[in-house]
Amino acid sequence: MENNNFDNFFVEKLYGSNWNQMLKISKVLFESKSEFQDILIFENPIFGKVLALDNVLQTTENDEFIYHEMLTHVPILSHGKVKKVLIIGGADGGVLREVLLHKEVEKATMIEIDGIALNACKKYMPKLSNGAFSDPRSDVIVADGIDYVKNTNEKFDVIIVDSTDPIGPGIVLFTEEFYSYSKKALNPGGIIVTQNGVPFAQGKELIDTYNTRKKLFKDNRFYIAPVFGYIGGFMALGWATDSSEHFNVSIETLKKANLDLSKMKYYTPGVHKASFALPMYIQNKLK
Ligand code: AG3
Repeated sequence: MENNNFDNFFVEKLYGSNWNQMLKISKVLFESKSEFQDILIFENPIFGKVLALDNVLQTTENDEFIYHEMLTHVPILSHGKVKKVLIIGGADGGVLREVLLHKEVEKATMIEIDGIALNACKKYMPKLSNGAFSDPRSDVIVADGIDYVKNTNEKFDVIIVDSTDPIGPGIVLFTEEFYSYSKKALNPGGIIVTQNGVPFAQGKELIDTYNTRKKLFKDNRFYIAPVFGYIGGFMALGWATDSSEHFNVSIETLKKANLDLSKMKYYTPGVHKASFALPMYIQNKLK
């Protein structure tokens, strides 16, 4: 039988020993332990280059477009007048790359806690950032995201939280404290979006986020995208804003937006609108 030797496999440990996924490692490109987490970059025949932090798959060359396009274009195009974007996390540069596709964006500030992960992604997964780190509109700072939103006097139109799951260094990015500092750092009508895990397996994360943000923002919801490497079906992306208009952006407005749709591999104006329609198993968790 082929592949009955599991020595050269990455075993994801997101759900303890209850549910693991395994990816064949064709080649290890980078392995290190930073002050914050274990970092592994390897190659897999199906996913291409894969980034794992603390044994959890974070992004892969071949399916990253789904997550990065949806986390970026949905808030920016719903808002319609975005000049300043703050990215929290996102070491691989995929969100930064998508943000910079918007010509109206004057400045994209990215706050990543782990300089070692950032440099490893730049060097070993350059396709992800695709030059975004050297764009004159990018301001990339190695710092703690919660400290940054707490202390900054700058205001942003959109904040994109491209974090790990609420384990390890990512925990603080799921707290009421973090969301309230983020709210302070938003311009009126600004939108914050977050990654909220796979509802089928991480329902608590979804419910906790919803309940926490209800205290702070008028419009709280989730939208979904299936990201193949995040095993368990749809991934939930969280949306919070005080403006009720953004969610109602029309498909006609989205179609007229100044984003080159020929560069998209997942996002379309139709997918954008449809992504807010939640399957019943997800709606039931939010009741
Ligand atoms: N951002 C999200 C990783 C989530 C993994 N969790 C999961 N499978 N539930 C990673 C960084 C991508 N730029």
